[in-house]
Amino acid sequence: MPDATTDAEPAALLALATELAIEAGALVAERTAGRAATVDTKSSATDLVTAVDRDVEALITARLRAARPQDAIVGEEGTAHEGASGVRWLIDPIDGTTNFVYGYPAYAVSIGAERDGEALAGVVLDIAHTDLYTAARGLGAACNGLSIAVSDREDLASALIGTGFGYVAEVRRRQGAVLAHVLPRVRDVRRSGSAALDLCWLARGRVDGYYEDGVQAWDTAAGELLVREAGGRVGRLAGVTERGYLVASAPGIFDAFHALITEAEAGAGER
Ligand code: LIP
Repeated sequence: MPDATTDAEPAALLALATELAIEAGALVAERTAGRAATVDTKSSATDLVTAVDRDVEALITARLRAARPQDAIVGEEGTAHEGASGVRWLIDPIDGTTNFVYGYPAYAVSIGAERDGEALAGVVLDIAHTDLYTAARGLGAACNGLSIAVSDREDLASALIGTGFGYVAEVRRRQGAVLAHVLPRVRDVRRSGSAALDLCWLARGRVDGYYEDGVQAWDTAAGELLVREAGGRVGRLAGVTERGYLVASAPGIFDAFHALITEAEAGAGER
């Protein structure tokens, strides 16, 4: 009988992550009406955080500590627990906080689990649409229990691309220059405001590719596994910035897409 507090089977981690995401999603939904009353800022005056973000992270963390006391936990709102099991949880209590504050329907709870750096399970709950995205290593990706797959796009010029922007002005200036290079070379560009959902929507074929400079592990841990398990490819732009720089897409356009973002960055001038 495996020990439920240390079992690192992807399916067991996924079951726990799913349970936690549903409980967290219910708390977000319950607190939605009062969300604007408790808004604070983080990395810049436009980077928002609410009491709901903090309370949801505290809820998920408390549940994880009770269920699996030996695991490490890292959360967007400051949670940082060391662990001895090799399993680490990456939590974004509300990815898309600006959307949440405005009532723009693209915000999600994101919970990923990895062991020794290898992604094992990921859950993203799209709260406004009540879509539950799940993936476990080697077991595929699903939305509401139904298997999902990335698109079969093979031509970058006809690809729909998602991206996102940071909250710091000088980073955004550069992101604007990169976007100006990309936009005339693809079908069109979308910006949802939630990296976790961008990756889920890539995993189910709603966009063909996604890139972003400046994502954090808690934004994308679950979504990256979803893309991989849905048949997509995920890479990084190496040596361009110390910030996380994600490039992910359907397999048929990945090499050309990665090359385009590399070229766009090279043309965006000195960092
Ligand atoms: C946000 C992302 C968004 C990205 C922002 C930010 P938050 O997360 O999901 O897509 O462009 O840089 O990281 O702050 O709403 O959890």
